[in-house]
Amino acid sequence: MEQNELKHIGQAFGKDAKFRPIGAGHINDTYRSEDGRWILQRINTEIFKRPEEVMENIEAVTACLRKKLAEDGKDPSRGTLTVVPAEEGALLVKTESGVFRMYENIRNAHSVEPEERTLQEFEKAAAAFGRFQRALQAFPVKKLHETIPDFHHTVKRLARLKEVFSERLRDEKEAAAEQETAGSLSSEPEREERIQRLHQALPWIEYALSVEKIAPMVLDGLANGSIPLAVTHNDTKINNVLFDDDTNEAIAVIDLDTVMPGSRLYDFGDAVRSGAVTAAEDEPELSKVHFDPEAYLAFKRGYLSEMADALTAREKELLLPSAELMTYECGIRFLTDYLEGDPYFKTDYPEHNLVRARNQFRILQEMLKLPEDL
Ligand code: ADP
Ligand code: GN1
Ligand code: MG
Repeated sequence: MEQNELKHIGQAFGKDAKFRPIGAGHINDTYRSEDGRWILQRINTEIFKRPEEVMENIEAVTACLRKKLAEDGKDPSRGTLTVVPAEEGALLVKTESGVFRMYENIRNAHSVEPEERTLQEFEKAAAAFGRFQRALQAFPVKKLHETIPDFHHTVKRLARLKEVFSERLRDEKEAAAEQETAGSLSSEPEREERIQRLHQALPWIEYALSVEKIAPMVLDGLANGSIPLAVTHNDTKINNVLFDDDTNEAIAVIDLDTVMPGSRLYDFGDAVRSGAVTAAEDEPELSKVHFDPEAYLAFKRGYLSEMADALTAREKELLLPSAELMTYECGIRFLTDYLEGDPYFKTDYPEHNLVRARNQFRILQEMLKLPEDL
């Protein structure tokens, strides 16, 4: 985005500063002011259709966390996000370039990308996610908006994959029929591109369908009450934890857009999915992509140090399976996005989402071979 435009938006929040892009997220755009005081974010409103509700959730949850941090003698401005309102108190600024919000920049702190984390950092992040869930145990979960409906509804994610798969098979049939009657190659290059993607994706679609019994595991538990509905973060990649620059302690869980009612297993599972692995999520060389059992055990240790007493028996049983579930779901999401022409995740090249999907499924294949009591 243009420097001038960013400056202008900063001013709408009462801050006169220069902003530079930071971060590696797939959804929003993040900028930090050059003076290191403010974070400006453009919210992706294709994905978050009701950004006001996102901000209401964030305000409610951070208020609860701030109170808890203060009770524990900790500094709330370092322990959670602080929203900076615009002039006249609005939490969002809308311009032709999009919808923006501002946070205080948590200074003297940094995030770590999954492929760079050490085992110690991973264990500390696990404890931070555990503390986050614990601090929000008494929060009235039903008050939260569902900022992305059915976000971790794996069964619906799978149904969508099947739907898109059928659409692509129809494309292929149509093209074949036209070729037969007209005797020439299709005159629809976009359809040809869709069909090509189908062919590339086919082995992984078949794989996803072959393990579909994984999908309802947590949903069933939520439905029968063996898994409680709780406040969940829903995007527990390690780069959503801030570490203190001096002590390297995990101080804050950030990126709260997807805080919603859900299962705590989604958070455990997604953190393992994204962090207990040996390569970047989009590593092009499949042979480098592995599940990392040692990292899994470090994460589990950190998480249980905060949450062991709070979890139900069923949740404890499903720790490793929840990682399988979230890996499966994420693979399905990347694969569906690839088949649809990448409307959701930011991509740098045409096969980007296919590479991501394939890596998830490879990790899942390894996870499914592990002993259940790991
Ligand atoms: P995305 O949804 O794109 O992942 P995040 O909210 O996670 O966006 O922000 C991206 C990165 O920006 C984070 O990983 C972190 O390094 C940095 N960041 C975001 N908010 C803050 C903040 N309030 N203070 C310090 N750093 C931040
Ligand atoms: C997205 O923006 P980022 O990278 O934190 C996505 C997560 C996926 C993740 C996969 C709102 O998160 O659900 O697990 O990409 N966030 C949303 O890398 O869809
Ligand atoms: Mg993030």
